[in-house]
Amino acid sequence: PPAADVERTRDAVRAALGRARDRTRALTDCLDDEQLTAQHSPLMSPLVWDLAHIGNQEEIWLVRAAGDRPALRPELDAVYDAFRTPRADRPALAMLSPDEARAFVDEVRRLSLGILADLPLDDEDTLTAHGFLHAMVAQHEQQHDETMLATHQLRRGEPVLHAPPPPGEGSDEPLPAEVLVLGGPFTMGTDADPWALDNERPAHLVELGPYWLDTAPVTCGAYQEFVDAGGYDDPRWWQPEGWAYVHRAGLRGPLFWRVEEGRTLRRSFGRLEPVAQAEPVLHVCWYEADAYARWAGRRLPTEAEWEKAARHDPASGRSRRHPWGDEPPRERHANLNQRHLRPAPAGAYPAGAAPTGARQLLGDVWEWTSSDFTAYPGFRAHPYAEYSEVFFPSTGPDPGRSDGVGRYKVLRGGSFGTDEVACRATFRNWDLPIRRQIFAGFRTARDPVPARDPVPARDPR
Ligand code: AVJ
Ligand code: FE
Repeated sequence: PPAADVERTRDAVRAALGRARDRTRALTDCLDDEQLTAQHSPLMSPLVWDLAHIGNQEEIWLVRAAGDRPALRPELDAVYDAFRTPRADRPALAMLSPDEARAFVDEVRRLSLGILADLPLDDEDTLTAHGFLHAMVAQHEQQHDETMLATHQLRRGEPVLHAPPPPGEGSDEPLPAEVLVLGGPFTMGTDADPWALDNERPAHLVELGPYWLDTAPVTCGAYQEFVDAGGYDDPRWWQPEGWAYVHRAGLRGPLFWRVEEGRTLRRSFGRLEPVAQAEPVLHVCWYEADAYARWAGRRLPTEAEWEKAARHDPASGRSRRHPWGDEPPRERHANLNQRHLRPAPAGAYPAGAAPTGARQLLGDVWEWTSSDFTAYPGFRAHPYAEYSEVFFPSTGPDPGRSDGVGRYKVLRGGSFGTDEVACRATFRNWDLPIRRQIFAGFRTARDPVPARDPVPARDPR
């Protein structure tokens, strides 16, 4: 690649690493040592574990692998190995103190920026082998920052995070409730995106029939109707494991909702407020999303349906990087980067709409899909099997293990707490179908009804 491109790549990666570190600092410097070492939920690590784990992974992949330098703190590998110790057991680990963790991540960063400055990124091989590691590490830190943001949401006590509210609804005219995606093939996944992680690869053609998709994510108001209609008491809407789980756990609505004197309130980063009816519903598990869809006479979209709606440009037949095109996310496109601490109302961000008119596919809330997290045909683990491969059903842990009810389900699109480096229309997230602490909502889909929806069965091109 030309020298100017090489320097642009280097600058982009350096900026991404810097932005991730600013955010990590902001999420940890706002709490005292007691709060940083406490476990706010058995679902989460102490925040100081995430902090030093970020540094340990950066040391492994940038200092040792990309830089080929000797290990700085090899004795920390065991403490910060996510697979060795489940989150619930991490408080018992001999962790670095907050100040030791800060000094460690600073030292690693000093080394990794030096390595980045010297990387010969001018041939394709170095670029893909080593430049990729820096891009991966920046995404890794941002993913943990979003996890730390979820820990902040679970934490009790006075609010410490603040942000302005997101923009309102995009227009005065009501949007159509759903959009039609015509049948036909589209390119799913990518070979070319330098930021794409192993599970987004390779690009492959997928043929889909036509389907209708919600224009925007399902709102709190719509979800409240499901709750009020006795949705949690009617087994007809639930998968059998979901019904069993909801009853065992005593769920009556989304996590962080509570009913007080007939009013439904929600806790949001330490503030109690009325549930915002127009906002996408947040903190529901896959079983709740699936049950709502069945109650509404609909279904969750498959992962392929979500991605086609978010990328396929019927005019050119190409798959784009983002719903609005290949341009990077700007403030007008999507609610990302923790600029706000909540989703924007359904229908916001008209500039970020996909060709079909679907809105808010990126940002606001992660969207549950009906699909299990599996490998694309031709998948190759890169650079390590523990990023994706161990979570696939054929290679992963027994789907029936201790906490696990079912396999990992795919979420798409990113939330208000996702950074743009870890968000694109090919990006795949996954979690167990019982998880609700992540910033997850959903939208629904349906098949066309031949008599009522006289639509062309295929994309006419
Ligand atoms: C992609 C969000 C499911 O947090 O388990 C962080 C990201 N992988 N460190 C996770 C990840 C290793 C991963 N998710
Ligand atoms: Fe990690």
